[in-house]
Amino acid sequence: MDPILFYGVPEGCSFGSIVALEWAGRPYRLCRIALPEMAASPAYRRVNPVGETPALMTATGAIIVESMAILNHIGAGAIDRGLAFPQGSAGFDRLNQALAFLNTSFFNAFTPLWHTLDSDVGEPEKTVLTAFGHRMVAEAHADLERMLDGRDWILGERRSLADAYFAGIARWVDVHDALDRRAYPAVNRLYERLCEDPAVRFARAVEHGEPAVTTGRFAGHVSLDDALSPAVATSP
Ligand SMILES: N[C@@H](CCC(=O)N[C@@H](CS)C(=O)NCC(=O)O)C(=O)O
Repeated sequence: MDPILFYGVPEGCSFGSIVALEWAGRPYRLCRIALPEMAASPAYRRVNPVGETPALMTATGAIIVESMAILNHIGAGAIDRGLAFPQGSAGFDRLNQALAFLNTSFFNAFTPLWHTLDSDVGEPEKTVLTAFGHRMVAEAHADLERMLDGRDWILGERRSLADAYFAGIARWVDVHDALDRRAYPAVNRLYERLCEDPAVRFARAVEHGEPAVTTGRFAGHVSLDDALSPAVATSP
């Protein structure tokens, strides 16, 4: 069966895994999970007991959760495309290091800002969290700017799955109006280049429920019920 990516909407960090699947060029399906309601449902907790997206049901029916694990799984099938590297190689270590930075420092910089959207956060907490979040997001961007060192892609000359993941979480700057990305020229160039990428456009259209043209081998959506049903799991 085709692997199924369970992706969260709106503005989820699963976005990068959709881009990665498109770039990898292997068949896959998608299952849309509305956050937070569906993610907290008993049905989805059968997929991921902690109720987070993304999750990937592999071709054998195994479930993988956590973006880094999912991206490394996709990467193992995309080494011939230059998107990832064999474990044990210097390339693998560099990619893993970049993914870890993005999945911890960069991702978590936005946590205070997401928290301000919770309805039970009043003043003065909101002002403090917003200021703290803006400072953390600025620091994460300054760090990434230094890492890029003027290069076009996070690992250098060519794109990798780190860029795919970045495409999803970098959007949060605009969601929270956290900073002016143009203050970080290399980060800004990378983001703008990614916004023009056909796979990124596809992922954005999918998220917004608009007509989406795959550049890879997207084989359609499945419902959560169908994804969990062995009958569909064995369909072509
Ligand atoms: N460590 C996880 C974090 C995943 C995560 O935080 N996912 C968010 C969406 S970006 C989520 O599903 N939140 C549940 C909710 O909003 O109800 C990963 O990197 O995959």
